[in-house]
Amino acid sequence: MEKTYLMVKPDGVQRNLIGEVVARFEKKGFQLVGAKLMNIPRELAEEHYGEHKERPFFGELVDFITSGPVFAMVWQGENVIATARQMMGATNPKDAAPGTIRGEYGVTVGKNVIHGSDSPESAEREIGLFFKQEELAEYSKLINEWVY
Ligand code: 3AN
Repeated sequence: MEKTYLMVKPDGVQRNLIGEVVARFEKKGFQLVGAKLMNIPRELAEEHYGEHKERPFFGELVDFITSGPVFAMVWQGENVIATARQMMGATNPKDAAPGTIRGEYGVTVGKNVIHGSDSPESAEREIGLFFKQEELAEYSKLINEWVY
C-alpha cells in the first residue's frame, strides 16, 4: 500500500487545525498509520529540508519548523502521495485553489500549514526520518474489505 509523510506545521498546530487536517484525509478514505505531536530537533529539520540547503530561505525554514510542535503523520492508500499534494494545494497559498488546505487556511509561503512528501522517494525518506517501523500500525485485511 502506498504511504506518504504529512505534517501539520507549527502554524497549523498553533491555529488548532490538526483536527481539520486529519478529518480531511480520513473523510477522503485514506488510512492513518502513524501520528505524533513532536518538537523537531534542529539536526532532523536540517536533514528533512536538506534539498533546500542552498536556498536563501533555508535558515528561516529550519527556524520556523523547529519553533513549536508539529503533528507528524503517515497515511496510506491508493495514490496517496499525489492525491495528498492535490488536497494540500500549491506551495504558495496565494496560488492554492479554494477548497485545498493551503487555499482555505494558508496565507504566506513560509507558514503554509502543511507539509507533504512530493514523490515515492521522498515519502520513503521522510517516513524513515520521523518514524520507527514499530510506530506504524497495520490494518487487518477484514477492515480493508469492509471499508472498500
Ligand atoms: P512543498 O512543501 O509544497 O513541497 P517546496 O518543497 O518547494 O514546497 O518548499 C519547501 C518548504 O519551503 C515549503 N513548504 C515552504 O514552506 C518553504 N518555502 C518555499 N519557498 C519559500 C520562500 N520563498 N520563502 C520562505 N519559505 C519558502
